[in-house]
Amino acid sequence: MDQKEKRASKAAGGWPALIASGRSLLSSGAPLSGVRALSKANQPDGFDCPGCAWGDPEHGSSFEFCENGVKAVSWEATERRADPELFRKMSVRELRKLDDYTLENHGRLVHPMRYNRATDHYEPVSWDVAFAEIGAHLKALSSPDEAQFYTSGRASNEAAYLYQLFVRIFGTNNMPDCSNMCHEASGVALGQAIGVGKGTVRLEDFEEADAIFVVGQNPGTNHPRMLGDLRRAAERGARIVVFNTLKERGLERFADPQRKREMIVNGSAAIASDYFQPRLGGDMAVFRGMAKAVLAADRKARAEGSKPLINDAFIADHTEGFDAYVAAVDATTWEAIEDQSGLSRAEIEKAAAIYLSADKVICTWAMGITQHRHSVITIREIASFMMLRGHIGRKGAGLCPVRGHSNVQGDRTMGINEKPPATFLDSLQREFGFNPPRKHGNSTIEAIGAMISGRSKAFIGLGGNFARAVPDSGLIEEALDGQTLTVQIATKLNASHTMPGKNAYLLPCLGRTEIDLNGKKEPQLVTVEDSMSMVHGSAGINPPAGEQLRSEIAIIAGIANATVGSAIVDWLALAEDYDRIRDLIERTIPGFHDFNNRVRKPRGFDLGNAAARREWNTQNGRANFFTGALPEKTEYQARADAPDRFVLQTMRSHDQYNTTVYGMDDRYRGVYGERRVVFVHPDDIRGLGAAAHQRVDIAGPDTGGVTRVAKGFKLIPYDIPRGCVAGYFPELNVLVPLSSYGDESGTPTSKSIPVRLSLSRPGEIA
Ligand SMILES: Nc1nc2c(c(=O)[nH]1)N[C@H]1C(S)=C(S)[C@@H](COP(=O)(O)OP(=O)(O)OC[C@H]3O[C@@H](n4cnc5c(=O)[nH]c(N)nc54)[C@H](O)[C@@H]3O)O[C@H]1N2
Ligand SMILES: Nc1nc2c(c(=O)[nH]1)N[C@H]1C(S)=C(S)[C@@H](COP(=O)(O)OP(=O)(O)OC[C@H]3O[C@@H](n4cnc5c(=O)[nH]c(N)nc54)[C@H](O)[C@@H]3O)O[C@H]1N2
Ligand SMILES: [Mo]
Repeated sequence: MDQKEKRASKAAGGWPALIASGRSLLSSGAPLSGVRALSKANQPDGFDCPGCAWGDPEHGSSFEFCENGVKAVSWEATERRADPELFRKMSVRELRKLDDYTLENHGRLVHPMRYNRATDHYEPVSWDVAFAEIGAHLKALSSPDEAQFYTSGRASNEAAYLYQLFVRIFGTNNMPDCSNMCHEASGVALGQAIGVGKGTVRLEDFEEADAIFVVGQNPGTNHPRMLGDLRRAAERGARIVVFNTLKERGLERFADPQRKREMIVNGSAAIASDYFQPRLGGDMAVFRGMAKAVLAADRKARAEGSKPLINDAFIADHTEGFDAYVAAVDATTWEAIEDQSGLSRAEIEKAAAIYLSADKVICTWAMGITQHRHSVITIREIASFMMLRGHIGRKGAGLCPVRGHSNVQGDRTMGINEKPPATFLDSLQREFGFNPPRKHGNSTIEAIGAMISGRSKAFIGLGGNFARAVPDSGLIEEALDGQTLTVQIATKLNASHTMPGKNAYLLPCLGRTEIDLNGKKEPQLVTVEDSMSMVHGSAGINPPAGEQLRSEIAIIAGIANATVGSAIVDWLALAEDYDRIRDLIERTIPGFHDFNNRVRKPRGFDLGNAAARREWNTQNGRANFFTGALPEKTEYQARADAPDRFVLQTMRSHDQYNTTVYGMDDRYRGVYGERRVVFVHPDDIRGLGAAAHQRVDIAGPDTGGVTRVAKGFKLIPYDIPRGCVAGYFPELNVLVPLSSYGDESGTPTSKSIPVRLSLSRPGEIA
């Protein structure tokens, strides 16, 4: 990196972002189609950007620029191919030795492949043979519950709908998905609190909010387009209040590539007006503390005869549990709050004062909140705090869990859910006349348990990288190896594909950016739903990466047809014309009336959110305050008081998409050419008797007879609370115990793992 670049990288976005994008396009090997593709990202006649689930503006400029969207698009548009020749040259054992970056860098999968155990090679197979054999293996299981049908969050609504319909006709609800590891806690908590497991805001609300609380989220890297909305809000004078354990550059300052002047002077505007750094897992205490301050201010105002500060009318008309909530808040001492959060009373009161000064408040959050043991009650606490002043169901205000994968929210709407609501199953029963299984299926963690214990015999993955994304990733190889059948539907080669079952198939599919002709003249359209419940169309514009590629829909239809036949559903007819699938969605899922017509409108349509209309679909028909206590101890508080004991969070670098590693840099955090790093407070580094950039081994919890250790990670001094450390997923997934997951959510506690650091022995460094 030259000096100019280095200077510029002080602000997120700006020139370095553009330079990185250009580089990323060039190294993808497809500059032209990549550039052409970009001009169509998130446009009415283009495709939905596979980067993230942030909403699209009503009046989009030529295209909304986003560095990481560029990476996601060019990643798919590469000219490299993981073709049959690669599999002929390399055995699966050899492929398994390659790291995530190298595996995916082989490029796009282009031919259906079948694993040959005798030779340990994948060999080409025809689609028809693959479907017939997969169908035969599935039918041979002694129970449909012996199969796990995993979904990652890129599948379109149409693919997801067809997939769940097939799986339920086959006879199981074993539909673990990436959501189980992601925003599950948001769904559970919001369901209890407001009756719908989704956010209540729309993009337009960001134009009106007076204060936006951004909690446990790193939008500069993971939702870059959100930064633009935050920035516009900051410019209007809205307060952007950040709660993040790490000092994230992207949230501090931001230079917008759309604005020439700012780029010329390399300047940048401050985004966050206030930045607070709670300890890992300390956010519930923060929100309780803010509630304490708000209630105190309200009491004072009333005593002085001034206007009350909390919204009595909202609380009376819409909520339940207010008195018990107040009692719980009163019973929580400032001492407990300060100890758990790591913030001082003065800091929390300052944040509460901003909340009180704002007429309209939005609160957003992501994985820093959802991947802890007590995530569900933390989100309940956030909702309760927002209810105090009636910030739900009002313009410019609301709750906004910012989703991860571009269609993870839509997949749930379509029924990818191991615990489907009875009303959803009733609706399938009415339409298709079969008896859907009622017993709840396996979540991701339960599916792994079933695979390890031998209760599971088959694994089907619709996208994703199961083996690397899950906790205790070291144990998964054996679990997959023990399956009679593994099927992976994917765009690129990844570690999960190098862990085949006894019979294994690797099926290549079209990506979002590619034209889906399906043998027809007219390209097919699919649909997705963003974090704001907007449903819109997506049609690829690049030619497919290979002649053999099929759409996810065609692949699911082929497997379904070979497994359950066409007596109930004519799968192949549905795969011929996706409008027919949308007709079925319209007839079985609320909110999709006139689907085929409305989705062809430029911005699609708003699925609506009952809570945003102040209709509470909870059991008691009210919005519910959370009335419980703070967790007795967070992992931070529970750790032994010794200089080598820490709590670790695993997060994303700027150069990755989940398990996909685009490159070795994490520019905003100042890390280059390396991913085996651990971010630690400088005083803690000294406490270890170490110096910056020395290597340490990270030992995780030794539970269940498993020794968990990750060796040779470079110490990076960082602005992070003492006792808390951070490193990258998926390299550190070997440290996350399968047995450690969120209460009520089952989400692995990827953001609070108790660890011990010790200096690496020089000879042992890889
Ligand atoms: N470019 C890119 N975009 C992506 C992804 C990607 O990998 N790359 N992944 C997509 C997916 S699936 C998802 S789910 C989202 C993820 O989006 P994020 O949730 O932003 O992802 P993480 O990198 O896990 O970042 C967690 C953030 O929370 C902070 N944090 C961690 N623990 C705590 C805590 O206890 N309290 C507080 N207050 N803060 C905490 C961390 O410091 C970090 O800034 O992004 C999506 N978009
Ligand atoms: N320790 C730790 N673990 C985590 C997390 C964490 O923060 N820390 N985050 C968790 C979260 S939030 C999530 S969402 C999960 C992610 O878990 P997954 O969704 O399973 O993983 P991804 O890395 O997103 O999947 C990447 C693979 O998807 C395939 N792919 C890409 N595009 C397509 C497509 O269009 N169609 C198909 N069929 N395949 C495609 C490619 O083969 C690629 O290799 O990981 C979770 N695991
Ligand atoms: Mo996610």
